[in-house]
Amino acid sequence: MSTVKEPFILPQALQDQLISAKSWVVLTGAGVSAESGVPTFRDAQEGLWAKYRPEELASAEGFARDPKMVWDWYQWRRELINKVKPNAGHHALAEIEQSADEFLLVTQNVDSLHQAAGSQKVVELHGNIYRNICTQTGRDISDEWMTQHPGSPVPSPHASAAFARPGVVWFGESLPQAAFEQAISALNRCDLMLVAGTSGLVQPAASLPQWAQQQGACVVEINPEQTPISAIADYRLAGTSAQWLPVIAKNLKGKAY
Ligand code: BV8
Repeated sequence: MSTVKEPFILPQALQDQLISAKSWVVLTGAGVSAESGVPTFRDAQEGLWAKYRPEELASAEGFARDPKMVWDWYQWRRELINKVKPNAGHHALAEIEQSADEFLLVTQNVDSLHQAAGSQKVVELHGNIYRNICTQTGRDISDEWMTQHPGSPVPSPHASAAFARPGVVWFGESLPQAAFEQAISALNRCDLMLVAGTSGLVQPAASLPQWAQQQGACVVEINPEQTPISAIADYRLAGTSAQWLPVIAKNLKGKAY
């Protein structure tokens, strides 16, 4: 693995690989939203939730133990995300999607910021914070119902003694099968995998870069810190996603002419 630091110039060999790549898969984590002002999971929790680890809040056990506290945590996150905008890293990924021959963005993020930046080929491995589903049946609950039943937590329309919960994948829950299969299928075909803004700690997403490399893909990591993925990456671009992704997008644009 070769590490590239400032002044954000891609090594020629990597530039050539990016330009010649036929099929891209990008895996993003909370770090890509950090420069929009969304705290990452590694960031310390604030206020009421300071004494809890995200794994304790983002779980069915956490919700069953204290539905109001967990529901309020998600409402706090939703209100925060509503106020932020996609950053240069999100926009660069939407541009790369346009330049690449084949492309899939696989995100662990639940904040819809990739879609807000114009990314279209997005797979949400861990669901979406804006969806609400029934704790008992898993069925979708409409925004209309949620608006008509403000509360913390909100009763579900689909089952008695059930509540509305965010449509995200909690710790201990399986990932949506279709999303995971779509990611694996793209990884089997890709010759370039970009991994940006993830600590590489949460499974099974964290194993995807190794899978890609075993299929022969070139793996490029973007992160200010070293992670378990750094050990298997072909290149590590030390820095933030808003610093490096626009450099990659610009380099690809050069391909068009
Ligand atoms: C499952 C939705 C099985 C909810 C999330 C093996 C060992 C031990 C435990 C397990 C194991 N295998 C599975 C598990 C359990 C668990 C797990 O992995 N636990 C971890 C803690 C060890 N996994 C699961 O439970 C998964 N389910 O395996 O099911 C199963 C099988 C059959 C039947 C039943 C069950 C489900 C995991 C999904 C959990 N849901 N999110 C919500 O949002 O509320 S995970 C959540 O945390 C995020 O989605 C994200 O995936 C994860 C945080 O990871 P990151 O995105 O990487 O963010 P993080 O803060 O960690 O790191 C940020 C990184 O960005 C850092 O590296 C930082 O340096 C960098 N950074 C900072 N700023 C920038 C930056 N990078 C670039 N630019 C910047 N500006």
